[in-house]
Amino acid sequence: MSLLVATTGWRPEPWIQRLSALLPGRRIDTLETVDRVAVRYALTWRHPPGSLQGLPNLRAIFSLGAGVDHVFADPHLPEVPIVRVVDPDLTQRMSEWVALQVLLHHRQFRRYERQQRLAVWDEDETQPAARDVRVGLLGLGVLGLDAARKLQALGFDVAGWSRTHKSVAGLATYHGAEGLDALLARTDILVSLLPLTPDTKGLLDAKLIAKLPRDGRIGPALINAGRGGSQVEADIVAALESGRLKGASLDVFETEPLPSSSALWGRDDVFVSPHNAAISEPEAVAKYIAGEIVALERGTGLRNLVERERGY
Ligand code: NDP
Ligand code: OXD
Repeated sequence: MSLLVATTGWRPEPWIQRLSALLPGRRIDTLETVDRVAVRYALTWRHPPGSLQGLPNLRAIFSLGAGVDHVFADPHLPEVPIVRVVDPDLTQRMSEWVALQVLLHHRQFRRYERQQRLAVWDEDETQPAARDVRVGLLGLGVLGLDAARKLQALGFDVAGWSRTHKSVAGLATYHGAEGLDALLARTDILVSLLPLTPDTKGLLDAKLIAKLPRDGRIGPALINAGRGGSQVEADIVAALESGRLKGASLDVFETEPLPSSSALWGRDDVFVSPHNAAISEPEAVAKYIAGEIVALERGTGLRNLVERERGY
Protein backbone atom coordinates (compact mmCIF):
# COMPACT_ATOMS: atom_id res chain seq x y z
CA MET A 1 0.00 0.00 0.00
CA SER A 2 1.49 3.31 -1.06
CA LEU A 3 1.46 7.04 -0.37
CA LEU A 4 0.70 9.58 -3.08
CA VAL A 5 2.32 13.02 -2.92
CA ALA A 6 0.14 15.29 -5.07
CA THR A 7 1.39 18.88 -5.18
CA THR A 8 1.47 21.88 -7.44
CA GLY A 9 3.85 24.74 -6.66
CA TRP A 10 5.81 22.65 -4.15
CA ARG A 11 8.45 20.13 -5.31
CA PRO A 12 7.48 16.59 -4.25
CA GLU A 13 11.10 15.37 -3.94
CA PRO A 14 11.87 16.70 -0.43
CA TRP A 15 8.66 15.09 0.82
CA ILE A 16 9.32 11.76 -0.86
CA GLN A 17 12.87 11.71 0.47
CA ARG A 18 11.81 12.39 4.08
CA LEU A 19 8.81 10.03 4.00
CA SER A 20 10.87 7.20 2.48
CA ALA A 21 13.31 7.49 5.37
CA LEU A 22 10.50 7.59 7.95
CA LEU A 23 8.37 4.82 6.43
CA PRO A 24 10.93 2.36 5.03
CA GLY A 25 9.58 -0.23 2.63
CA ARG A 26 6.60 1.97 1.72
CA ARG A 27 6.15 3.00 -1.91
CA ILE A 28 5.75 6.76 -2.33
CA ASP A 29 4.53 8.08 -5.67
CA THR A 30 3.65 11.27 -7.47
CA LEU A 31 0.70 11.65 -9.84
CA GLU A 32 3.06 10.79 -12.69
CA THR A 33 4.14 7.42 -11.28
CA VAL A 34 1.11 6.39 -9.24
CA ASP A 35 -0.49 2.92 -9.19
CA ARG A 36 -3.97 4.16 -8.26
CA VAL A 37 -5.16 0.89 -6.68
CA ALA A 38 -2.18 0.81 -4.30
CA VAL A 39 -2.69 4.29 -2.81
CA ARG A 40 -3.80 4.32 0.82
CA TYR A 41 -2.87 7.89 1.80
CA ALA A 42 -2.81 11.06 -0.32
CA LEU A 43 -0.64 13.99 0.77
CA THR A 44 -1.64 17.22 -0.91
CA TRP A 45 -0.65 20.80 -1.45
CA ARG A 46 -2.91 22.24 -4.15
CA HIS A 47 -3.35 18.90 -5.91
CA PRO A 48 -4.91 19.21 -9.37
CA PRO A 49 -8.73 19.11 -8.94
CA GLY A 50 -10.10 15.63 -9.60
CA SER A 51 -6.70 13.95 -9.22
CA LEU A 52 -7.67 12.22 -5.97
CA GLN A 53 -10.65 10.49 -7.58
CA GLY A 54 -10.37 6.85 -8.57
CA LEU A 55 -8.20 5.77 -5.62
CA PRO A 56 -10.31 2.79 -4.41
CA ASN A 57 -8.21 2.04 -1.30
CA LEU A 58 -7.71 5.64 -0.13
CA ARG A 59 -8.05 5.88 3.67
CA ALA A 60 -7.16 9.52 4.37
CA ILE A 61 -6.07 12.79 2.81
CA PHE A 62 -3.26 14.70 4.57
CA SER A 63 -2.89 18.41 3.83
CA LEU A 64 0.79 19.35 3.77
CA GLY A 65 -0.16 22.73 5.21
CA ALA A 66 -2.20 23.92 8.18
CA GLY A 67 -4.70 25.58 5.84
CA VAL A 68 -7.08 23.34 3.90
CA ASP A 69 -8.83 25.74 1.55
CA HIS A 70 -6.58 24.33 -1.19
CA VAL A 71 -8.09 20.88 -0.52
CA PHE A 72 -11.65 22.18 -0.73
CA ALA A 73 -10.83 23.91 -4.02
CA ASP A 74 -11.31 20.43 -5.51
CA PRO A 75 -15.03 19.80 -6.18
CA HIS A 76 -14.33 16.08 -6.64
CA LEU A 77 -12.86 15.23 -3.25
CA PRO A 78 -13.24 11.61 -2.16
CA GLU A 79 -15.28 11.05 1.01
CA VAL A 80 -12.41 10.12 3.32
CA PRO A 81 -11.11 11.89 6.45
CA ILE A 82 -8.98 15.00 5.84
CA VAL A 83 -6.12 15.70 8.26
CA ARG A 84 -4.35 19.04 8.59
CA VAL A 85 -0.91 19.94 9.92
CA VAL A 86 -0.59 20.80 13.57
CA ASP A 87 3.10 20.91 14.32
CA PRO A 88 5.18 22.88 16.85
CA ASP A 89 7.74 23.82 14.19
CA LEU A 90 5.08 25.47 12.01
CA THR A 91 3.41 27.10 15.02
CA GLN A 92 6.70 28.54 16.26
CA ARG A 93 7.47 29.95 12.80
CA MET A 94 4.10 31.69 12.63
CA SER A 95 4.44 33.21 16.08
CA GLU A 96 7.90 34.52 15.16
CA TRP A 97 6.44 36.22 12.08
CA VAL A 98 3.48 37.67 13.95
CA ALA A 99 5.68 38.99 16.78
CA LEU A 100 8.07 40.50 14.22
CA GLN A 101 5.23 42.29 12.42
CA VAL A 102 3.52 43.55 15.57
CA LEU A 103 6.86 44.91 16.78
CA LEU A 104 7.54 46.39 13.35
CA HIS A 105 4.43 48.56 13.66
CA HIS A 106 4.78 49.18 17.38
CA ARG A 107 8.44 50.26 17.14
CA GLN A 108 7.88 52.13 13.83
CA PHE A 109 10.54 50.11 12.06
CA ARG A 110 9.75 51.47 8.63
CA ARG A 111 10.07 55.06 9.83
CA TYR A 112 13.55 54.52 11.27
CA GLU A 113 14.59 52.53 8.24
CA ARG A 114 13.63 55.52 6.10
CA GLN A 115 15.41 57.90 8.47
CA GLN A 116 18.58 55.80 8.31
CA ARG A 117 18.52 55.90 4.50
CA LEU A 118 18.30 59.68 4.70
CA ALA A 119 20.77 59.99 7.63
CA VAL A 120 18.07 61.66 9.71
CA TRP A 121 18.33 61.60 13.55
CA ASP A 122 14.77 62.15 14.74
CA GLU A 123 13.77 60.60 18.04
CA ASP A 124 10.14 59.83 18.67
CA GLU A 125 9.24 61.03 22.12
CA THR A 126 5.82 59.42 21.96
CA GLN A 127 6.89 55.77 21.74
CA PRO A 128 4.16 53.92 23.68
CA ALA A 129 4.81 50.96 25.94
CA ALA A 130 3.66 47.56 24.67
CA ARG A 131 1.10 47.44 27.49
CA ASP A 132 -0.58 50.47 25.92
CA VAL A 133 -0.89 48.84 22.51
CA ARG A 134 -4.03 46.78 21.94
CA VAL A 135 -3.57 43.78 19.67
CA GLY A 136 -6.66 41.99 18.33
CA LEU A 137 -6.22 38.47 16.99
CA LEU A 138 -8.75 37.12 14.51
CA GLY A 139 -8.61 33.33 14.91
CA LEU A 140 -7.85 31.65 18.20
CA GLY A 141 -6.91 28.24 16.89
CA VAL A 142 -3.57 26.51 17.14
CA LEU A 143 -1.69 29.43 15.56
CA GLY A 144 -3.76 32.27 17.01
CA LEU A 145 -3.50 31.03 20.58
CA ASP A 146 0.26 30.54 20.40
CA ALA A 147 0.72 34.00 18.87
CA ALA A 148 -1.52 35.47 21.59
CA ARG A 149 0.60 33.96 24.33
CA LYS A 150 3.85 35.16 22.78
CA LEU A 151 2.51 38.68 22.25
CA GLN A 152 1.35 38.73 25.85
CA ALA A 153 4.84 37.67 26.92
CA LEU A 154 6.14 40.73 25.04
CA GLY A 155 3.76 42.84 27.09
CA PHE A 156 1.03 43.68 24.56
CA ASP A 157 -2.61 44.07 25.58
CA VAL A 158 -4.01 41.12 23.60
CA ALA A 159 -7.57 39.94 22.89
CA GLY A 160 -8.82 37.34 20.43
CA TRP A 161 -11.83 36.41 18.34
CA SER A 162 -13.10 33.02 17.26
CA ARG A 163 -16.21 31.50 15.71
CA THR A 164 -17.29 29.68 18.85
CA HIS A 165 -16.97 30.80 22.47
CA LYS A 166 -13.53 30.28 24.00
CA SER A 167 -12.51 30.66 27.58
CA VAL A 168 -8.76 31.19 27.78
CA ALA A 169 -7.09 32.04 31.09
CA GLY A 170 -5.72 35.58 31.06
CA LEU A 171 -6.98 36.42 27.57
CA ALA A 172 -9.98 38.58 26.67
CA THR A 173 -12.01 36.66 24.11
CA TYR A 174 -14.86 37.51 21.76
CA HIS A 175 -16.76 35.30 19.36
CA GLY A 176 -19.25 35.29 16.54
CA ALA A 177 -20.47 38.13 14.38
CA GLU A 178 -21.63 40.12 17.42
CA GLY A 179 -18.24 39.76 19.13
CA LEU A 180 -16.30 41.10 16.18
CA ASP A 181 -17.26 44.77 16.56
CA ALA A 182 -16.34 44.67 20.25
CA LEU A 183 -12.91 43.23 19.44
CA LEU A 184 -12.31 45.78 16.67
CA ALA A 185 -13.29 48.64 18.97
CA ARG A 186 -10.37 47.78 21.28
CA THR A 187 -7.74 47.04 18.62
CA ASP A 188 -4.76 49.11 17.48
CA ILE A 189 -3.00 46.30 15.65
CA LEU A 190 -5.27 43.72 14.04
CA VAL A 191 -3.76 40.31 13.25
CA SER A 192 -5.66 37.78 11.15
CA LEU A 193 -4.83 34.09 11.41
CA LEU A 194 -8.18 32.97 10.06
CA PRO A 195 -8.74 30.06 7.69
CA LEU A 196 -10.38 30.87 4.36
CA THR A 197 -14.01 29.75 4.44
CA PRO A 198 -17.20 31.17 2.92
CA ASP A 199 -17.63 33.14 6.19
CA THR A 200 -14.15 34.68 6.25
CA LYS A 201 -13.91 35.51 2.55
CA GLY A 202 -13.48 39.26 2.06
CA LEU A 203 -13.84 39.96 5.78
CA LEU A 204 -10.87 42.36 5.94
CA ASP A 205 -12.51 45.12 3.92
CA ALA A 206 -13.23 48.86 4.17
CA LYS A 207 -16.20 48.28 6.50
CA LEU A 208 -14.07 46.35 8.96
CA ILE A 209 -11.16 48.80 8.77
CA ALA A 210 -13.56 51.67 9.49
CA LYS A 211 -14.38 50.03 12.84
CA LEU A 212 -10.79 50.17 14.11
CA PRO A 213 -10.36 53.04 16.57
CA ARG A 214 -8.35 56.16 15.66
CA ASP A 215 -7.54 57.06 19.25
CA GLY A 216 -4.82 54.46 19.81
CA ARG A 217 -1.18 55.22 20.57
CA ILE A 218 -0.18 53.24 17.47
CA GLY A 219 -1.96 52.32 14.27
CA PRO A 220 -4.41 51.20 13.30
CA ALA A 221 -2.40 48.58 11.47
CA LEU A 222 -3.49 45.37 9.77
CA ILE A 223 -1.50 42.14 9.71
CA ASN A 224 -2.68 39.10 7.74
CA ALA A 225 -1.01 35.71 7.52
CA GLY A 226 -4.24 33.70 7.35
CA ARG A 227 -5.35 33.67 3.73
CA GLY A 228 -5.37 36.34 1.03
CA GLY A 229 -8.98 35.56 0.14
CA SER A 230 -9.98 37.10 3.48
CA GLN A 231 -8.67 40.52 2.49
CA VAL A 232 -9.88 43.13 -0.01
CA GLU A 233 -6.63 44.61 -1.24
CA ALA A 234 -8.22 47.58 -3.02
CA ASP A 235 -9.85 48.58 0.30
CA ILE A 236 -6.57 48.18 2.20
CA VAL A 237 -4.71 50.39 -0.28
CA ALA A 238 -7.50 52.99 -0.18
CA ALA A 239 -7.44 52.98 3.65
CA LEU A 240 -3.65 53.47 3.64
CA GLU A 241 -3.99 56.29 1.10
CA SER A 242 -6.61 58.05 3.22
CA GLY A 243 -4.65 57.54 6.45
CA ARG A 244 -7.48 55.44 7.91
CA LEU A 245 -4.93 52.65 8.18
CA LYS A 246 -1.36 53.51 9.18
CA GLY A 247 0.35 50.35 8.02
CA ALA A 248 -0.09 46.76 6.92
CA SER A 249 1.91 43.53 6.94
CA LEU A 250 0.70 40.94 4.49
CA ASP A 251 2.01 37.43 3.91
CA VAL A 252 -0.97 36.22 1.87
CA PHE A 253 -2.72 37.75 -1.11
CA GLU A 254 -5.86 37.57 -3.21
CA THR A 255 -3.65 36.34 -6.07
CA GLU A 256 -0.39 34.53 -5.39
CA PRO A 257 2.30 35.20 -6.41
CA LEU A 258 1.39 38.85 -5.85
CA PRO A 259 1.24 40.35 -9.36
CA SER A 260 4.00 42.88 -10.14
CA SER A 261 1.22 45.38 -10.94
CA SER A 262 -0.06 45.32 -7.32
CA ALA A 263 -0.01 48.70 -5.58
CA LEU A 264 1.07 46.91 -2.40
CA TRP A 265 4.63 46.30 -3.65
CA GLY A 266 5.74 49.92 -3.82
CA ARG A 267 4.36 51.16 -0.51
CA ASP A 268 6.59 52.12 2.41
CA ASP A 269 3.71 51.53 4.81
CA VAL A 270 3.23 47.91 3.71
CA PHE A 271 5.44 44.94 4.53
CA VAL A 272 5.08 42.14 1.97
CA SER A 273 6.34 38.59 2.47
CA PRO A 274 5.81 35.78 -0.06
CA HIS A 275 3.43 33.48 1.84
CA ASN A 276 6.21 32.08 3.98
CA ALA A 277 5.25 33.30 7.45
CA ALA A 278 5.18 29.66 8.51
CA ILE A 279 6.45 27.25 5.91
CA SER A 280 5.65 23.54 6.10
CA GLU A 281 9.19 22.38 6.69
CA PRO A 282 9.40 18.90 5.10
CA GLU A 283 11.52 17.40 7.90
CA ALA A 284 9.04 18.39 10.61
CA VAL A 285 5.80 17.90 8.70
CA ALA A 286 6.80 14.54 7.14
CA LYS A 287 7.61 13.32 10.65
CA TYR A 288 4.17 14.41 11.85
CA ILE A 289 2.37 12.71 8.94
CA ALA A 290 4.41 9.50 9.16
CA GLY A 291 3.63 9.40 12.91
CA GLU A 292 -0.09 9.80 12.22
CA ILE A 293 -0.05 7.01 9.63
CA VAL A 294 1.78 4.62 11.95
CA ALA A 295 -0.62 5.47 14.80
CA LEU A 296 -3.65 4.96 12.54
CA GLU A 297 -2.39 1.56 11.43
CA ARG A 298 -1.86 0.59 15.06
CA GLY A 299 -5.51 1.37 15.69
CA THR A 300 -5.33 4.91 17.09
CA GLY A 301 -7.83 7.39 15.63
CA LEU A 302 -6.67 10.27 13.43
CA ARG A 303 -6.08 13.64 15.12
CA ASN A 304 -6.56 17.15 13.73
CA LEU A 305 -9.39 16.20 11.45
CA VAL A 306 -10.91 18.87 9.25
CA GLU A 307 -14.67 19.37 9.45
CA ARG A 308 -16.02 19.55 5.93
CA GLU A 309 -19.19 21.46 6.85
CA ARG A 310 -17.32 24.33 8.53
CA GLY A 311 -14.50 24.35 5.95
CA TYR A 312 -11.51 24.21 8.32
P1 NDP B 1 -7.31 26.41 13.46
O1 NDP B 1 -8.32 25.61 12.73
O2 NDP B 1 -6.61 25.78 14.63
O3 NDP B 1 -7.95 27.77 13.98
C1 NDP B 1 -8.80 28.54 13.20
C2 NDP B 1 -9.38 29.63 14.09
O4 NDP B 1 -10.16 30.50 13.27
C3 NDP B 1 -10.31 29.07 15.18
O5 NDP B 1 -10.15 29.81 16.36
C4 NDP B 1 -11.70 29.33 14.58
O6 NDP B 1 -12.73 29.47 15.53
C5 NDP B 1 -11.45 30.63 13.86
N1 NDP B 1 -12.47 30.86 12.84
C6 NDP B 1 -12.77 30.11 11.76
N2 NDP B 1 -13.82 30.63 11.09
C7 NDP B 1 -14.21 31.72 11.79
C8 NDP B 1 -15.25 32.66 11.66
N3 NDP B 1 -16.14 32.60 10.64
N4 NDP B 1 -15.38 33.64 12.57
C9 NDP B 1 -14.51 33.70 13.62
N5 NDP B 1 -13.49 32.84 13.82
C10 NDP B 1 -13.35 31.86 12.92
O7 NDP B 1 -6.24 26.89 12.37
P2 NDP B 1 -4.71 27.29 12.60
O8 NDP B 1 -4.63 28.24 13.71
O9 NDP B 1 -3.85 26.09 12.63
O10 NDP B 1 -4.41 28.01 11.20
C11 NDP B 1 -5.12 29.15 10.81
C12 NDP B 1 -4.86 29.50 9.36
O11 NDP B 1 -3.55 30.02 9.21
C13 NDP B 1 -4.87 28.32 8.38
O12 NDP B 1 -6.18 27.94 8.06
C14 NDP B 1 -4.14 28.93 7.19
O13 NDP B 1 -5.05 29.58 6.35
C15 NDP B 1 -3.21 29.94 7.83
N6 NDP B 1 -1.80 29.56 7.70
C16 NDP B 1 -0.96 30.41 7.03
C17 NDP B 1 0.37 30.12 6.92
C18 NDP B 1 1.30 31.08 6.26
O14 NDP B 1 2.48 30.75 6.08
N7 NDP B 1 0.86 32.27 5.91
C19 NDP B 1 0.94 28.89 7.47
C20 NDP B 1 -0.02 28.09 8.16
C21 NDP B 1 -1.34 28.41 8.26
P3 NDP B 1 -13.13 28.28 16.52
O15 NDP B 1 -11.99 28.22 17.54
O16 NDP B 1 -14.39 28.71 17.13
O17 NDP B 1 -13.23 27.03 15.70
C1 OXD C 1 -0.31 26.48 5.34
C2 OXD C 1 0.38 27.50 4.57
O1 OXD C 1 -1.53 26.44 5.28
O2 OXD C 1 1.57 27.32 4.29
O3 OXD C 1 0.36 25.71 6.04
O4 OXD C 1 -0.21 28.52 4.23
